[in-house]
Amino acid sequence: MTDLVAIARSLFVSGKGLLAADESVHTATKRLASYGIDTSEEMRRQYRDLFLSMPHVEDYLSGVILFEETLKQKASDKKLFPNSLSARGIAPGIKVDGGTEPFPESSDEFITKGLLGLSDRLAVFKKQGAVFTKWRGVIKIEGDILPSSQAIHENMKRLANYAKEVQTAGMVPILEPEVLLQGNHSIIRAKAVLQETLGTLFSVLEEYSVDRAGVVLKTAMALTGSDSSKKDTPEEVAEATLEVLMETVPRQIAGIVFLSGGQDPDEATDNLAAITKRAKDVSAPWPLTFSYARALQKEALEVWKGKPENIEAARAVFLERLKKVSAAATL
Ligand code: 5MM
Repeated sequence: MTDLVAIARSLFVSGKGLLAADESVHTATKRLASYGIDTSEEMRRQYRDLFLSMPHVEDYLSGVILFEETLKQKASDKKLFPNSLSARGIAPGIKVDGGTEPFPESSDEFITKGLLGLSDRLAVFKKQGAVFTKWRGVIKIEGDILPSSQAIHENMKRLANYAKEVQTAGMVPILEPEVLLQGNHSIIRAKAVLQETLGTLFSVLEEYSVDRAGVVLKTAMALTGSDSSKKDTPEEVAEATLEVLMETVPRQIAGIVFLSGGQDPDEATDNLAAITKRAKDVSAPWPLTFSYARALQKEALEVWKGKPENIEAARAVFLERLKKVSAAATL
């Protein structure tokens, strides 16, 4: 087994998953402001520290996806965050995409940027202790019109380029083609779009000779759009999601992690539990776990409010959610 494959597989330890703590400065600012928290660099450090320095977090997390600013900041133990995480057996990863830009061929769609200068940035991130990376492409559903096949294809091509560069640099790529939850589409439409997206991704990866055994897929679940009044049952979500994954994802990949995508924490937990069960029923060939940002952080941020006196209570809430999500990912 190559080192890369071993690192990729090490993210899948029973009962553990990933915390996505890789909000860009722009997203972190919006997130903190929405809870009335000051948006300075120091408050972003405290925001990361709230989660990453919580006692016992290593019992539930195999890895954390960080944003580049956090690589240079220190945790409460006075170690740089990547070193602090590694010392506790948690693999530090880094988001390397540069966010989205409008797609010139289809004015309502977006394409992810960040390939320019990527290999130089990867060398720096590796020195700073990151062992895996993540790149997110966004796919928007709008009726039967969007996404366009061109936007899907361009986003998947960039993901494949990214994956190739990252493997060449000796790090593990997490590929996140996020089919957005926003919209009033049906679960059937979400399923079809997920199918086209993942089908395109894995055929483009083959064209670029990406080593499939050394990649991790980060995907959305197949869900009815968040603007619709219809609510899917966890069993419907699990059935639709697994059907797509079984048809499109090669058995060789290291594993699949799920994003929460704006689902509320209970929904994201219950849907994951149903997916875990369904995966067993259909003998899915890959390990599965979580890589949540909002669904893990939301309740703790509501309690924390940026105040030192609330840290303990906020961490208690975070630990509770982490335990539930970890149980949902466990057979
Ligand atoms: C979809 O977002 C990813 C997973 O988070 P959720 O579980 O909340 O859906 C997340 O890793 C995302 O890629 C980062 O938060 C970075 O987002 P921005 O918008 O700052 O690039």
